[in-house]
Amino acid sequence: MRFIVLALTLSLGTAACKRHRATPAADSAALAAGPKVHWSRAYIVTPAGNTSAVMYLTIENPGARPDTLLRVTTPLVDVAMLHTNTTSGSLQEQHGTMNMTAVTSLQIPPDTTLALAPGGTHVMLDALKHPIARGDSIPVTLIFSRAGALSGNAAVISYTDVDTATAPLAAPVPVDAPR
Ligand SMILES: [Cu+2]
Repeated sequence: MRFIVLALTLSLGTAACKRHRATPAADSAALAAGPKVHWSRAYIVTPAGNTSAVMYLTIENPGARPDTLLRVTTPLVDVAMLHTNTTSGSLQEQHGTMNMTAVTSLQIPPDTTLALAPGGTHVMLDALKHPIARGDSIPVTLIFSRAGALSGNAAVISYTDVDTATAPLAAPVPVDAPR
């Protein structure tokens, strides 16, 4: 059911876009490129000292072409960095500087869902401009090479919420599944 609703939303969105497009050439180019990358489920885990925090999110590329996450921006910090963990560790360990490696961009292969989750790749938010607390909603923009700038919000959660936030994504229900 969730899948059907999503498909309807997408087709309505496409129809609306078509009406506003300037030229038929731009229209066919967009159709050839297929669906674009989008992101969701962004959350920031509240830091112990309120000076830096870590953000996770899920990026989905339903299209047939790869895309690249170039940059993450949020009013919370001057520079949000992409970090990978070279070894797996607990969330607390991840806040240390030992295991983290900065990466300049993140490839999103075609037909792939990439979940940034504790123990792995994350967005590092150093030198927070103001304190954050559980329940806050923080504006975030992801800039992709193909999809462009995609804005949304990240929910601030506490360590104890992490298990819920990282629960596996619900499997999509096939539209022709017997009920
Ligand atoms: Cu980091």
